[in-house]
Amino acid sequence: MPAYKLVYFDIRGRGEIVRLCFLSAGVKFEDARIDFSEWSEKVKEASPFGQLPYLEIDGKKYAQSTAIANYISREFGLYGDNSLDNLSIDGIVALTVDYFDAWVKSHFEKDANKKVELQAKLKNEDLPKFLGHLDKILTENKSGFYVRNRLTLADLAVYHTLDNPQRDYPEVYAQYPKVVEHRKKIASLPRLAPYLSSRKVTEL
Ligand SMILES: N[C@@H](CCC(=O)N[C@@H](CS)C(=O)NCC(=O)O)C(=O)O
Repeated sequence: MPAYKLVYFDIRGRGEIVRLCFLSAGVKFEDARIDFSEWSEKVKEASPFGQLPYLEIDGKKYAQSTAIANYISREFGLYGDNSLDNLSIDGIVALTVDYFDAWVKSHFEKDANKKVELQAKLKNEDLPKFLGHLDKILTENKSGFYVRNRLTLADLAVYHTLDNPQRDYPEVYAQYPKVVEHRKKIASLPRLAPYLSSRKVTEL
């Protein structure tokens, strides 16, 4: 087994999906967390694309959170059974990234008026649309998972991406009971439950 070292900030952000993949697969990895005060030009230059997260595999560095999560999923059984399953999984992951990007945009907006506008759009348009798509997939797939009848990267990506909305907009979230049930199921998986219930609480 190669030596895996994930380097990311001490937040969930774009690194958490990688952590959840490793944990779900039961694969040992070093969870290296960099404090924001340590993020310097030197550290930036040492990361493949000047950003975090990156994954070191036996000392070689690889960047981009979704590429890393895809790699771990392919290696350790969190992808689908065929290319069409994988297309469905990739589509759901891309949907989660679209929502996360909108969340980040509104969260870091400097202009106060614009921020109010973006947050209203997030709550009233982006989130209901996102949750509506998820509800439809769960209704059609019937297995209680997003793809096939077992845990895949799609389930982990959705679980992780809804962490912020379920905290920020619980009244919207609660309107999609199938999505809520699915997240409860993921949170109770034996390989994830101890980590999820004890991890540090962070804003993002
Ligand atoms: N598409 C990249 C985005 C990576 C990214 O935006 N990283 C941020 C933290 S979440 C970062 O490193 N920011 C510091 C910087 O860009 O200097 C991924 O998913 O890995």
